[in-house]
Amino acid sequence: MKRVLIDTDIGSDIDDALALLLAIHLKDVEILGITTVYGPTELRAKIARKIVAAAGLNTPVAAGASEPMLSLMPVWTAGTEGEGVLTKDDIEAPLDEFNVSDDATNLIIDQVMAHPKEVTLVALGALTNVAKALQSGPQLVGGLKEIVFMGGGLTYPQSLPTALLDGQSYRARHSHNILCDMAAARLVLQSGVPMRVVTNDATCRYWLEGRAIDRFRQAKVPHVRLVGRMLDVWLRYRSALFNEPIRGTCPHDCFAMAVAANRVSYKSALGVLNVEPDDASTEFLLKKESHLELVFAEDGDAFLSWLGERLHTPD
Ligand SMILES: [Ca+2]
Repeated sequence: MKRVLIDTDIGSDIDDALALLLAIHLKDVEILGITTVYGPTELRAKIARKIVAAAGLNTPVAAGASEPMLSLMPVWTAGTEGEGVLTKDDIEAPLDEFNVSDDATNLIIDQVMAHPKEVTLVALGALTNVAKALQSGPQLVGGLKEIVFMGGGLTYPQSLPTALLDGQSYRARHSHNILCDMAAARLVLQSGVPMRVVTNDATCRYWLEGRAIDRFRQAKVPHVRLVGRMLDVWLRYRSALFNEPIRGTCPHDCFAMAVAANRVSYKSALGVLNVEPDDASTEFLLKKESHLELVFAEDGDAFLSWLGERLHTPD
């Protein structure tokens, strides 16, 4: 059994909700807890709670940090967070009525130290909660099995070589989750915790559309229906933003979850990922001995069809 904690900015881009759905459907994954980060974290925690409850799970959920430690941009939200999943009463209800705590740091520390060296922390948003947990609980450095982080890039949006070349470094423009809190990113990347960093280079090639999307509209299972309603809200938001019909979405966080669950083959390289202080862009330096593994491509092409099925049916 793979024990995971999920730290997420669920409720904005739909990929977090899809990644949660995927984790719920993987029979060898046990979700020990969910913490929410960045902006409206209480709303995000209620969304997560409602999805796991609809799936019949009593997963602990805690709201975490709303404000980043340091970012070069104001907190971004879609403005549609909660639509399709939370009622007006849900939004107004106190957290304890929702069985949600407001202490993400302690949820992370308690669950990791209850299962030393067994827990994979899957970080799908800015790293503020993870950084704060590492500051409050330095024992996490030895206690965590690993962190799988969706963030960073190599040469995105240019094309990559199929294998990274020895002795080279690769620069990339910023990635969203690093830009959202560059200080937290730096702290976590330098913490020494074993990490797999899933880059935009690996995920931007995927586009979930067609049958995998359409099936949500016929879904009978309560938690799948809930995520399907959120998906429709996201597609309407994107269609209005770009003033054209948007019928699909990039499943970034789902790929990170598949990596965390060891359910996808990938190409990767060991090294150091630096965050530039002036613009939050990244530089990756290849290094043969490192605690950090950068995932830059799928090794094969099975992920998207596997994901399309797993979002709808447990394995
Ligand atoms: Ca996310």
